[in-house]
Amino acid sequence: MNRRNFFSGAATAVAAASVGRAALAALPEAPSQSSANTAAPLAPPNGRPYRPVVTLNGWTLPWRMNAGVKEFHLVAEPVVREVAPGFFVNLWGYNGQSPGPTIEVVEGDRVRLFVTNRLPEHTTVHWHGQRLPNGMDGVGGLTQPHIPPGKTFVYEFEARRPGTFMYHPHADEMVQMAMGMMGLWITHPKGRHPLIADVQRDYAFLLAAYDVEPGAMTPRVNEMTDFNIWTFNSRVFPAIDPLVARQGDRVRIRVGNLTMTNHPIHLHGHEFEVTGTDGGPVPKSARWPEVTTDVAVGQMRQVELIADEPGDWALHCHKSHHTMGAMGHGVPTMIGVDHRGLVGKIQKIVPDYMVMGERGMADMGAMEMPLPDNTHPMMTGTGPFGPLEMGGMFTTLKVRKGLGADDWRDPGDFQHPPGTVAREWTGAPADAAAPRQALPGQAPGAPRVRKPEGGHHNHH
Ligand SMILES: [Cu+2]
Repeated sequence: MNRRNFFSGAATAVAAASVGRAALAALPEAPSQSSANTAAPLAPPNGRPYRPVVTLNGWTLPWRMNAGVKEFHLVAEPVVREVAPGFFVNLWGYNGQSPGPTIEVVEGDRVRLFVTNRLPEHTTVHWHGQRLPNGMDGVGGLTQPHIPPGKTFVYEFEARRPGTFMYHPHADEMVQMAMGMMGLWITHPKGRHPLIADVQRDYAFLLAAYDVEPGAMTPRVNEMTDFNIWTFNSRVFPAIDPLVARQGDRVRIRVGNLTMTNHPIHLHGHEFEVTGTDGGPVPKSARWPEVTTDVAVGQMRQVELIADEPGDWALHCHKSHHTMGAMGHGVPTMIGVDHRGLVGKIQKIVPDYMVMGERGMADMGAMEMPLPDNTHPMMTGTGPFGPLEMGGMFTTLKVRKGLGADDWRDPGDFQHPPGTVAREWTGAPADAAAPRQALPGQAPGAPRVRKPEGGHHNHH
């Protein structure tokens, strides 16, 4: 197999040599991935050619060709996902990782998927968005018996429509998806397609959310709304790899949402069009420029752009809480509250006492606070200009001139041309004491704090 990892060396050994008839009658090998790094795209060793996708902090499942049928072997099993360096979470996934490996096939391919269940309970796999025989749809109890622990089931169908899809269980879904069971499925067009452009870079990831109490290692699966770990492919910033593009490349980004809430995915510096959904390619007449696209629960959005602006461009969920790491939920808003004198008094009783957020919470991005073991900080990540104050669904699109076509490595921080970075004004200073805008009934120069309820004013 011609597979390499481009950030570290964890490779998956897969025997693709010629296999005898007896071997083909046996189960295909089930490759397993130990690394959470982004694997290089898997160039198809057989079948129709296509430009493979790059699964962000993930990998593509190798297959074997058996009498013209592409055979894959998924193993549903408990895994330990490195959500960020030093932060490990007990998840359920496939073939060693959560999310599971991406499955890439070509329109018209006959596909056979062996699914072995090594979970402690039954499962199924639903092939989200596929046209297939009803009995292959993977809805436990409705279209098939559940796959008991220890058993292997076989799914087989033709990949009829090109597009961006996913797979996940349709069995004890609340638990199994809250534990990270999901993966991407890409069906490439079998030739030139009027609605599917050639792209130079093709990235894919799933949105997943977990509720992991600070210091714990296993998600609380009964949670419905109050998640605290917001991920791209079960990684949090700054542990999410950047998307790299050569200036001028046409870039496709495929995003699927298997969390319990919507995520407005926002890209800086470029506009894009939604060129496809999990329902297939979008007609050209129905496309318009956007910089944010909302990905609702159970949806996929495939966007495309020309990466013509060099730089390190933020790509993130626009819900500000979703770019944050774990935090206690009882944190009150302290902005505008004057604690002067109070801290000293409390420290006589509680020596470690400190007040957070009196002037906003930006200080926390730089603060080295002691955290419980195995906890990702709430706001983290450092750029060339300081802390980014981000910790969840955030990464960058790094656009550089003259990269090699197959160069996927992180090019490092953007080197801004002289005079193109926002800078401090060094002329005459603004008069900080001058009134800016007086509130009704307020004398100029007399700052006041308005309480949120009660309507009366409180002199500071
Ligand atoms: Cu979000």
